[in-house]
Amino acid sequence: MEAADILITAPLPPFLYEPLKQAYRCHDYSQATDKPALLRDIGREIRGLVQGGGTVTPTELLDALPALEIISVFGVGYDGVPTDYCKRRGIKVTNTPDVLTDDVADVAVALILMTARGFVRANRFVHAGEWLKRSPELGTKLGGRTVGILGLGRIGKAIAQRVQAMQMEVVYTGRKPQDVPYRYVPDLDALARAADFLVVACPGGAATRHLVDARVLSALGSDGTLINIARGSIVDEDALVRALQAKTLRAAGLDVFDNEPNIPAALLAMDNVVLLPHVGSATRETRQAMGDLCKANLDRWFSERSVLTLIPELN
Ligand code: 8YV
Repeated sequence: MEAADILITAPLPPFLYEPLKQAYRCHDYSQATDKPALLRDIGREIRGLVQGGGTVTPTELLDALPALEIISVFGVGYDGVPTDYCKRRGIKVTNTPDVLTDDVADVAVALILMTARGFVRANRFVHAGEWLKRSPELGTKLGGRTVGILGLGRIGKAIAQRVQAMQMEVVYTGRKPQDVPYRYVPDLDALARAADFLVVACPGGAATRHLVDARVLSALGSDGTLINIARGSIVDEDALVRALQAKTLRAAGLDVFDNEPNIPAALLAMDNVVLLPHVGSATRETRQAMGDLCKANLDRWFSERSVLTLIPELN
């Protein structure tokens, strides 16, 4: 069977890109200097598209790919994929859930620990030789504090298990209560009021854009900490900066941002904010597993017309 033409719209790690190139005719849209020319030359031949979790795929691009059969996302989040459009055209959309759940949950816990116990400052303190001169500052005890989880999906549940083992209370909100041993609250304001740490773990996209706004941050309050390991778009970043500046919010631990890799200068300057470069799934083991699953979805489609992980909207 002739190898299918695949459009690559995000930079991919070699352990995914190389096997893809061996199996398919890959066309690197993300690196192309003349993108319209690439689409004119090859657009009509493209049958598969590979993108990252945060990659935005405009419908205009998909219009230029009339033979497209499948979008395989290298990531769990598919908020950049126009799913209604794909449904209409019968384009399959697959992602890489499960394999990254533990790593992303670990990062949420790390951000809780770093913001509450001041480990980033403590590390700087030792490196700078300050310990020789004075005692380190005291942090905040985590046991007995409440973690509010926005979005109790696979990742949210893995976070809940971890913080429960740290003797923290878990409350959550979402579309409906689930059969879980955690307290459900019906809305985000109530969740923020109940929580010491509000952990954002829901999908990104239009439905959740700026869900965490000035009002929610004010409900979280001056003893509260915001943790975001999901998508930057869910938090109103300007409101977050204002709340931190006014000290109506205690701290923030962020792995994701609205306009990555650009981070507001005000956040970079703050000592009570821990910033990570979107490393939730960034371990060798997990990225390899994501890459394998991303390619396996394409392979399965082009050999058997089925996929391993179809997103819920298209099920
Ligand atoms: C990855 C992510 O950084 O899975 C996601 O949705 O955002 C991350 O795990 C990204 O997908 C890599 O392209």
